[in-house]
Amino acid sequence: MEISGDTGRVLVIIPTFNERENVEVIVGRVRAAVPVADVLVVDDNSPDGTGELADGLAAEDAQVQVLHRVAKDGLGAAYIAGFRWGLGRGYDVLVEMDADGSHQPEELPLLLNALRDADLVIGARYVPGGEVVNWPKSREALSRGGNTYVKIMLGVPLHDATGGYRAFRAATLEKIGLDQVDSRGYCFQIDLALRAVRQGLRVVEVPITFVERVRGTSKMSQSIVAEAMWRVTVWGVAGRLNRLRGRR
Ligand SMILES: Nc1nc2c(ncn2[C@@H]2O[C@H](COP(=O)(O)OP(=O)(O)OP(=O)(O)O)[C@@H](O)[C@H]2O)c(=O)[nH]1
Ligand SMILES: [Mg+2]
Repeated sequence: MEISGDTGRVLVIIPTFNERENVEVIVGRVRAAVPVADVLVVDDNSPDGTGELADGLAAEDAQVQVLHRVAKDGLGAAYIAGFRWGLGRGYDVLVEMDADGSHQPEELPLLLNALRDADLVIGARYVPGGEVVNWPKSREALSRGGNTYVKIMLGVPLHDATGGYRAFRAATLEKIGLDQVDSRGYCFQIDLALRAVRQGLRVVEVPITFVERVRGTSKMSQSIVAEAMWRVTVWGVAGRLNRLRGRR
């Protein structure tokens, strides 16, 4: 798949926690699929040595860099640190991608091409042409149920507001205002999507094939799901109250 035209400077941000079996493969796939893109691995001091492995990759390739953080602090915090790093260095496009291969680097040109007419592109599973490969029925049900709940509570016109394969224009992140985002886990994705929609930005979903991780272990937890449910409920109720007040 080809990128059409000039995308500007692209930074692919890959957060890692204990991904030693995946980090080299994913970085290699990004570099092969989109050679113009730079890669930033954001490692939260993984006990399994992922950070050192990433340092080795960075030593061999000037387009690969590593941001080391002191301790595990959640996916959202890792991305915000990565965004700040990239914005400070003048990147035009900032991409979110998991390290475990669920987000296929070979599909990145789809996202980058769609960003021409959008402010935020979400790689979506639950749109025509999108799919999930190798997920247990229970996990897919949780993910679909979460998205339905988001749609009902928040009224956002999205099919995959929890999807974590995304491309942002730098200006989009600046408008969203990263300082106000304090979601940690999963709901970080919902939070940013909601902020973009509420800012009136153009949020576009493109179909992707999401592939369940083959190696390494999941960091998904009940507390991450609980945080997401809780925050979506609070945002939904607050939004309704605000609308009621506005009508008075
Ligand atoms: N830096 C950093 N990365 C994290 C943290 N939590 C998760 N990650 C990374 O974020 C990405 C997504 O996490 P996953 O464990 O794959 O979460 P998931 O996709 O919901 O779960 P599975 O794919 O089922 O394992 C992976 O690259 C993780 O290594 C964290 O606290 N800090
Ligand atoms: Mg994953």
